[in-house]
Amino acid sequence: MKIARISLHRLAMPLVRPFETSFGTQTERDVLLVHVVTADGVEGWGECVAGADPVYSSEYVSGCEHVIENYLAPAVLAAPDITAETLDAHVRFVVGHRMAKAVVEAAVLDAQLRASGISFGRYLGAVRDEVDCGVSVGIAPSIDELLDEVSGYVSEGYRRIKLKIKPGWDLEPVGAVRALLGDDALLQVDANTAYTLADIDHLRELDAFGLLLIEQPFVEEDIAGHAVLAAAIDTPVCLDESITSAAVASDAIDRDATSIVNVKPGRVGGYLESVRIHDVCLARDVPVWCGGMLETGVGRAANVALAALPGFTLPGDTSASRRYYAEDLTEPFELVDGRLRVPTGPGTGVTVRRELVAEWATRPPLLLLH
Ligand code: NPQ
Ligand code: MG
Repeated sequence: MKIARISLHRLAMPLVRPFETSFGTQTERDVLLVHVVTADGVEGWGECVAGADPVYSSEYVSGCEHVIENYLAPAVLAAPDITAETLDAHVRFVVGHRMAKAVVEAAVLDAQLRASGISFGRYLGAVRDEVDCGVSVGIAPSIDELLDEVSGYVSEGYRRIKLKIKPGWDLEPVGAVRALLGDDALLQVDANTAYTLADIDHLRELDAFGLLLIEQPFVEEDIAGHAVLAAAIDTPVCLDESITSAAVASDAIDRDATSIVNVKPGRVGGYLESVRIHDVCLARDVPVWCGGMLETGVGRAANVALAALPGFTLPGDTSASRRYYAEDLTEPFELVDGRLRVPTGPGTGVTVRRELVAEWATRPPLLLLH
């Protein structure tokens, strides 16, 4: 396949409600879409997961855009023949920048699969036609407001609740939500690196709430610290930010730093590496689940396909479109009995609403040619 042109679209999408985590509050999503067109005129789309600021990871959306414009896109456009499988050979001269690489891979893969009439699910190895969905609930202004928000998601049918926590917002909200949901409901927490080794005795108090897991309590680089915590508490430790590749996942599992793994294609450099992480985890009986990065329908469609692989045994942060957006960039993903259907059409199986991409653009598209 020859990629003839690449365009970068940047848009702002208002969130239906502010989303507060230990690293800050988001009120809108700064979206970067990569659009590729092959020499045969087949199109592919990818969505970048990087945030507006480098506060979840070192990557951020303007940085990704810069790396794509100046390094990744020129390498792709110069290649006489390229596929998602051979892409890495063309872009691995760039160190890191996984989120930037991942969105280029997604767009190339979408075009490749559309050209051959294969869906993301079939290509990646999906074994289910729908996936169990959870929802990530931000830090709320008060316990009452948190309980209202959680009750709303429960009535919408979500199969698992995840609460964002930070020092000063942990035992009390988690206890209140556990009391609301009852003992059998699936409940987990995500600290987004807000704690340190000095908090182990405090984090052990979370054991009283029967949580499915605690996600990423310590900084990204601290695999050793997570191993110490995992040995000290009953709640399973699940790494998110730390897992940047299949090799890191394998190492973290060997070191008993993580017993469950959050897979986010953007964070690990793409869907192909995500499948490799899935395979590493499945071979060791380590459950995986698909994370979320406030994706529009473009990224959500591919994530739902990934979440249908056999090792994805826990509900993901693959929520419905309306959890984040009043209107989505594609046909909306809607919850049916707490599940989303895996798209079956070629590529991601969804159609980008070009008029919305134009309407919500924060600057004209950037067209890149060889
Ligand atoms: C997580 N996602 O699992 C992330 C955190 C997160 C659904 O909890 C812009 C860019 C906003 C990246 C908000 C969920 C974000 C973001 C939250 C990542 O840790
Ligand atoms: Mg997380």
